[in-house]
Amino acid sequence: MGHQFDTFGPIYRERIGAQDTVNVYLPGDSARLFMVEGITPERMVVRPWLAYRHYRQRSHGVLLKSGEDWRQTRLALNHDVISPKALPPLLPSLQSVCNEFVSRLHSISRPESALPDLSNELFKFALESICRVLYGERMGLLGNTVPADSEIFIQAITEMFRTSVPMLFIPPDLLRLLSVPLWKKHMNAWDDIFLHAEKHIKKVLSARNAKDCEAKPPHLLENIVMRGRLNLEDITASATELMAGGVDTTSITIQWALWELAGKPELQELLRQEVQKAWETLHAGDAQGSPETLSKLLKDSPLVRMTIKETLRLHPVAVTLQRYLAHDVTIQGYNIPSGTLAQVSLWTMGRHPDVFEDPDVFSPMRWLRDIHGEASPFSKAGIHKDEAETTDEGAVNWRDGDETVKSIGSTSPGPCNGAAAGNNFLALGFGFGPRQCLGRRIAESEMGLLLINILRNFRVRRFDDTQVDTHFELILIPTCPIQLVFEPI
Ligand code: HEM
Ligand code: 2DC
Repeated sequence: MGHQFDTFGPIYRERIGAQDTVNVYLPGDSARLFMVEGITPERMVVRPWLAYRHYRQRSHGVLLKSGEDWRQTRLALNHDVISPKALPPLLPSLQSVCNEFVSRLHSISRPESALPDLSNELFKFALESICRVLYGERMGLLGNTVPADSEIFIQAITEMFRTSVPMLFIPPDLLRLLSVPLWKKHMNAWDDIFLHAEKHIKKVLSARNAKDCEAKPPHLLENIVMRGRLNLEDITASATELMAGGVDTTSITIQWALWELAGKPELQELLRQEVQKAWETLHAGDAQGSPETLSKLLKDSPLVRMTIKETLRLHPVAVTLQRYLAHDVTIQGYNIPSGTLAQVSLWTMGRHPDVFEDPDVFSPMRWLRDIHGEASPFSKAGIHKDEAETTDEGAVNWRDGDETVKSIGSTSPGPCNGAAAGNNFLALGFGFGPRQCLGRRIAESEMGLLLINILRNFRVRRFDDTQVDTHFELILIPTCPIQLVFEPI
């Protein structure tokens, strides 16, 4: 896409297979695109994912639903998963997983040598985190022996993403008829994902029915069932998607964040100071933390949040965002009819000198600059200062999601779904508007808490000067293992 933008300028149209797309990367153009996403925004469907559900007669969760059906499910889930009130009660669970992870790092890190298989350690951390939050269950993934079914689940997700790629533009029916090994691998991967997830969901639900009094920490599945807005089938489908969506995404982003911080020891030290100071808000003896102290810990660590934002600028999980336009729109002088599939290239935007100054430099501070009245990173994008920094970082609140919850409740298409106000369209790693990432708040808190815990306990260094590139395996991932040394402090 970068090459096409170089050749054709900031907007081009392209046909791949049967798919016709209009592609942009400038923030102002993204703003126009999202203005016409409608009230039930639709993404490009990942065809093999849809084909699997069809073939196995499995229901769609929030990820694959569309239209009014999607809206109703999403509204029901928003309350418990992404509303500002939903997160604090879950923070102690996330923090307890961080504690276990830090203990594990202490036991497996060796001075002067790279941590073996950091990627897998973080997959286990992420799965343990999402399961604790979803089911209130301890999976025991951070001990020395990992349950075999969880190991299979983790591998299945990576395999499912990887095998999706060659099938993106081939009609899945064709592949199925030919019964090529690729399609079989893809089916097996999804089968493993569903079997494992359904096993847990059934277990948690039946323990509930049996009035099992075992005291469990607050968890999403319980809250969603209690809310009573979704039937069992819908709950199971969406819970499966949350469980599968919560592993590679956060773990790979944390890997990149650590990689970047390891390359910038001074910045890392600055973060450590901020984190140490914020940690003091936890009372002595309250190492687990209460919902309030943990919320405050995250609130008092703006540099950590900006680090996550900066990490997603250079290392987005999703290479593009896509929407089928619900209304006609004019972008860069071109009239684009409703129904067109339009894409924002997150990769291009994050690294383009027309959008960000010194785009290759990892600099979390750039997200602050505007507040201090220095050169604005937005000026190049032609976005006014007032529009620019009413977003989360300055206010120290994690606000974008609040607007989502409000805007999705409205039934009128209205300009921008009410969410464009205060958004500068520069931090789009989790998408935008009512269809943005449902796991966003969980992901932000989970990654924030882990970074805080790691920085307090370890100095992180790069093991050698190997260059790491990025590879498209449906999500963007590092091309080679990330080798880091964890030095206890
Ligand atoms: C959707 C990114 C973590 C579950 C998305 C989308 C993006 C994204 C770009 C598409 C949004 C759009 O079209 O506007 C990320 C990133 C993550 C992350 C960067 C972490 C660094 C998670 C986690 C979960 C999750 C932890 C589950 C707990 C979902 C679901 C959707 C989604 C269910 C579909 C929502 C819908 O269609 O209504 N994510 N994600 N994601 N994500 Fe995430
Ligand atoms: C992949 O051209 C490239 O968050 C395609 O947690 C366009 C496309 C469409 C949808 C995107 C996908 C890309 C990347 C992975 C995303 C997905 C929507 C949700 C999914 C961004 C950019 C992801 C990783 C979800 C996955 C949940 C699943 C495992 C149950």
